[in-house]
Amino acid sequence: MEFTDSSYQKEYQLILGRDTLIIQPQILNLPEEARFKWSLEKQQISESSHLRFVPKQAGSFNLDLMVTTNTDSIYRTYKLNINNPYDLYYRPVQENSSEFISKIWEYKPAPGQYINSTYGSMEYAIDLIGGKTATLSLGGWGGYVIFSFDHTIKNRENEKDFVIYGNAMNGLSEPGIVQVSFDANGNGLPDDKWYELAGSAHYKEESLLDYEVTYSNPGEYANVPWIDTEGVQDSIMINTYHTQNYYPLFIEERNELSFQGTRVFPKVNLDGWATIDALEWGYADNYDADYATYGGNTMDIDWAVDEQMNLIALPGIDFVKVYTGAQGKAGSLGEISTEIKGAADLSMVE
Ligand SMILES: [Ca+2]
Ligand SMILES: [Ca+2]
Ligand SMILES: [Ca+2]
Ligand SMILES: [Ca+2]
Repeated sequence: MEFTDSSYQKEYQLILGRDTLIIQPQILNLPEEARFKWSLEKQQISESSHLRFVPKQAGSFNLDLMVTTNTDSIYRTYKLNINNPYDLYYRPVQENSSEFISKIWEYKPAPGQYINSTYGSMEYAIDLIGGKTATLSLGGWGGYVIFSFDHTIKNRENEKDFVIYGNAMNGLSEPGIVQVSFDANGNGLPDDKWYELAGSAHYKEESLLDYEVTYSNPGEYANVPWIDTEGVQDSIMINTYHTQNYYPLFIEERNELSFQGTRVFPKVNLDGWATIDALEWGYADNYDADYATYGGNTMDIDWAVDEQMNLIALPGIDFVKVYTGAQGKAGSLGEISTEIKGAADLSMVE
């Protein structure tokens, strides 16, 4: 019994939370009864002939492989350098850093009365950069915008970390759900894992955590039909104030558009002037108890959860996604659609 290749890769550079190590040693004259033992710092981690290892902590570790039969044994050692992506890719605040949004990555609204018109085009999305006085509508449920800052937003201990400015008022809340992501592969692009900030309504029974809606382009100024994963069929209704096609015409999907995410249910009151009550905390464009203080909603990165609603500790984030979290008709107000006016790093605002 011997290793097929006399030389082999002895050292591996891995990134925690991103990389899985796979080693498949080739062995000549391998007897059936051969036993494999992989050890990390002398602790056995696998008995498989092919190692598949997900790093759990950063640091430098010795990995050993011992293959034994009743009469023979062969042995190899490896060095694993497991890097914390935050040590490699965290972008601290610099002297010339801006507190505001520095880049818009994507704007994909759901249909709505402002879409393809004032507050609902790529031009208005770009206007969010560098301030808090623009207005961008995200359309009906699921429509979103993705943006970033010129530095990593730090998760400050026991403090809120960033603010999203909206146009909410007392009785006019249109909650937007926020997701965050760290540039864990260091390529500068928002292609890393997203975590949702679970606000108060995420813990309510009526909320739908694994929800999807598909909208169809009516091809003209007409109600925009949608169907959801609950089997409900309804429409984004046109009104007489906005007479363009409400389906976004500047995106790739020409005929049909689907969104996935969480749906929350703010209370809509249709007696007299339509009003929409605020959710308690954790949403954009939502007139919660702190809204008036900042003219927006303050967010804590500590609210981040994974798909199973487990809280995830993130030291900081690079990318933010905001999507309309509710779906509904609010009388003369039209569809519920989240608006945002900008965002800022709270550590630079206070
Ligand atoms: Ca925090
Ligand atoms: Ca990335
Ligand atoms: Ca709106
Ligand atoms: Ca609004």
